[in-house]
Amino acid sequence: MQIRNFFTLLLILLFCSCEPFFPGETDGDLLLDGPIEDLTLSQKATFVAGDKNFAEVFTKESGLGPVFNMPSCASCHVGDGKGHPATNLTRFGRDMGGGHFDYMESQGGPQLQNRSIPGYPAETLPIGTTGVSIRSAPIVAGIGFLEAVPDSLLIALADPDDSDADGISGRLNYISAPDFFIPKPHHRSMGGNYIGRFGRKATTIDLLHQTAVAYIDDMGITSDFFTSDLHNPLAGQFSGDGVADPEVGSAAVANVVFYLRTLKPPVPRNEDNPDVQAGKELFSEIGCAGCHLPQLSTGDSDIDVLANKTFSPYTDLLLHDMGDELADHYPEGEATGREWRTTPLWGLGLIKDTIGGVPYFLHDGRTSDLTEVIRLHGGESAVSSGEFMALSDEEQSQIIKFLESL
Ligand code: HEC
Ligand code: HEC
Ligand SMILES: [Ca+2]
Ligand SMILES: [Ca+2]
Ligand SMILES: [Ca+2]
Repeated sequence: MQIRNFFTLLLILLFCSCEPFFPGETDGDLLLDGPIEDLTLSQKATFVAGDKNFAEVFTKESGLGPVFNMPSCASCHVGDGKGHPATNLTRFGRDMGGGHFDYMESQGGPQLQNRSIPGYPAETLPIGTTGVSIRSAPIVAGIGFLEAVPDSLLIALADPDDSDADGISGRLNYISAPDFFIPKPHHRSMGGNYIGRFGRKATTIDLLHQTAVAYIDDMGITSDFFTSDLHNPLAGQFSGDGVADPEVGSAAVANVVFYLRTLKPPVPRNEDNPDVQAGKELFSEIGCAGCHLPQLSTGDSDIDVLANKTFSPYTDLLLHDMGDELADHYPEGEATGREWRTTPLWGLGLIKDTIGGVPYFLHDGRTSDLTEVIRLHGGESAVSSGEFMALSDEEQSQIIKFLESL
């Protein structure tokens, strides 16, 4: 895409993010991008600063690229909801057999930076890839609560060998920590690796890790955490993008992390509607809640309002084999090419409002149809998917209404 076209797209997306739920509707509950209530004044100020940093559109002059995917966090995580397929990013690699996967780093892997600053070539998919994974940006609202869930709870929830024989296992992705990672008291390590919980295959350990990776991999912005610029290795000798590194300061990165941590969880709606209530019960009865856990709890936190809270994200943060139709044949860490981390369902009914009225579901945003999403659930979720399909039309629509109330 021409640099000009995508800035136009960006403007459209930003415009859409301002559009209210219903014409005239201004209820803050319908927006995803507000702060948790009861922040202190200084916390609110940091939230506002982080909001600005999250929305900052980088340019060639401020260090964008030379190769990148999009120029701001908010251009993919529009209104803190889900991404539009136009901003999807691609990872690629090659299965070498014998359990070895080549991330093709000498050819620009693992991530395809498909845009570039003027005068420099963007990356293209090399030949010989066997695993190509298309990723749409997940919702980030409420994500500070997910970060504050203690590792011990995730370890307790994991059931890698399905010892309770309900057909659902749930695994952890132990990740080698970046050198800047500072473990919190709740973090548990195994063989020096820590539990991943962010990203669609749970590959980053905390929100700083995720944010630092996003700056460099998604925008080509160097920081104190990743100090070397990206480049397109197939474009020959690279002598820098002309902007001194680091291109973003540590204060901005810290503000963004604080902003993410203090985004309020999406507020459910229509909870008293009888169909929504019936749908909620059916959701548990047919086993959806086996992975999309209705409740999780946080442990200690240096942010008071996050500490020891129960909340309703509808995820277990674990990896599950989701079957052939959802497989991307792209392993990451211990996650296989068939595994995905359970997507939180909170905000499901609100995300369409941030991207122009149509939501896009699943890791690659391939469908806007919730019934299709459930039909595509295979592997460990095949049983509950089958049970959904066997329900009456009325019961199915009750589950959909429940999902849309989240
Ligand atoms: C090109 C689009 C794009 C840009 C730009 C981008 N992201 Fe993301 N973001 C994604 C995608 C796609 C994922 C899922 C990544 C994966 O599966 O590993 C993601 C994941 C995340 C997550 C974890 C969500 C979860 O549920 O696990 C957070 C937090 C996040 N991004 C924050 C940021 C921040 C902060 C920035 C800017 C510094 C940023 N992103 C820039 C597309 C983007
Ligand atoms: C074995 C665990 C498991 C079970 C059981 C399960 N899901 Fe999922 N669900 C997932 C995972 C993992 C994903 C992400 C799949 C992907 O993106 O490819 C997902 C994705 C979704 C999404 C898409 C969310 C989004 O924003 O993209 C919806 C909606 C959903 N599930 C609803 C349900 C319903 C309804 C049921 C019961 C019929 C159910 N799930 C049963 C694990 C499960
Ligand atoms: Ca740069
Ligand atoms: Ca690349
Ligand atoms: Ca630079």
